[in-house]
Amino acid sequence: MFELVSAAPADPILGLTEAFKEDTRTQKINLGVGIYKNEDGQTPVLNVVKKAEAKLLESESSKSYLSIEGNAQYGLAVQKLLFGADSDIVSSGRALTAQSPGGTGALHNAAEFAVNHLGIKTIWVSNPTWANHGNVFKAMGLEVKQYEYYNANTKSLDYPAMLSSLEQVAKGDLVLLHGCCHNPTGIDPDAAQWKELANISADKGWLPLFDFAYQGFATGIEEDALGLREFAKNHSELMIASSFSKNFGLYNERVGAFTLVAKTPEVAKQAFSQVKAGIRANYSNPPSHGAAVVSIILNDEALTQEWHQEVADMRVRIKEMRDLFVKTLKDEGAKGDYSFIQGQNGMFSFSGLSKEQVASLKSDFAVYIVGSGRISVAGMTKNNMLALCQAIVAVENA
Ligand code: PLP
Ligand code: TYF
Repeated sequence: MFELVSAAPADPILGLTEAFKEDTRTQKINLGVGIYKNEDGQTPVLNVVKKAEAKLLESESSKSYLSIEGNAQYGLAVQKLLFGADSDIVSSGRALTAQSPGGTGALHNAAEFAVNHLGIKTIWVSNPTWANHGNVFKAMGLEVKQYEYYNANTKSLDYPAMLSSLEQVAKGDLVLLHGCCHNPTGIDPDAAQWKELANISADKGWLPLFDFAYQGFATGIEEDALGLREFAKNHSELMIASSFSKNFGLYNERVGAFTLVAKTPEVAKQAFSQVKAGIRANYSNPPSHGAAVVSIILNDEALTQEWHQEVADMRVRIKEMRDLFVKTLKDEGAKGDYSFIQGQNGMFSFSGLSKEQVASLKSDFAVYIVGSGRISVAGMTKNNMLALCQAIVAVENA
């Protein structure tokens, strides 16, 4: 039977890393996948994570199963990150959180709950969005529709087009919003736009699902929750998929969280019982290590401060690379104006490079970029910058 199965297409982002690893050229640059690299081109374990792991090694006394929803202290800490430490959403019990295997697992939890228990059939995602969103939602049987987001000519948010396409959203449809650091464009709504979107959503009865994978990479941990907190003000129901892969550097530990906010604590409990039933039938209960590390950090004031500093260091280094990239391209005589890259948030930028240019960068210069022209700025260093910019100028002139 198995011979009848046709091969699945490679993931456009993760597949690129495979190709990069197989490339035998010595001077090669991977700006494909969104993984933070330091100035030495490494993805080290955060110091604060090492400290928390040392504590965990000392204190951990059992490897017995976690509950279906995972570590309760972790869940509470996640809610405080999302809504603010003093939020009455947290203190009231209107929010309930399940520790999930990565942000991807949390998105799956959300989709499963929406399809199986709310009867939702449609989810709206931005055009463009993270390549894996469609996979996760279609796997759960959702129809995936797109709302306008990016204007390729102005290289900015097409807010009027976004609003007019969102007029087609029916009451009760899911609408996916990127909490901050939109992947792949690096362009987020501003404060006034978030407020207006929250008002429209509440009026129209959308069910918002926030994908929050880069908290801390735009402006700061608290600041980056602005959009979500606008929605939380005037929505009695919403859902959040958090990922801590990037902001704790815990990529391979699979640390995420699915949070549901309901009208009342009683409704939250009732609805959440079905989230738990879904988890039980899927992976039964989550893996412990990564979330235990996050929980140790977020429940310790000094470690939390240290974490804020390490996230700030990553954020600042990426911003420096944005500036240096734009300056070096200019110095090397690039034809294009790349200054828009300086105003974007998070790990990614849409470079505006064409498919042909991206292909030539890979084959002729061993520079790996996603086909859409998305560049992971987090992969740039002072050491690879000149070679990178010279390659871009060369393909511009080809
Ligand atoms: N959502 C977005 C927008 C992402 O960029 C990522 C990246 O990995 C995820 C979700 C998934 O996160 P995780 O690796 O924790 O599953
Ligand atoms: O967008 C990125 O590069 C990251 C990492 O299927 C990633 O979010 C990419 C593709 C994928 C899983 C993770």
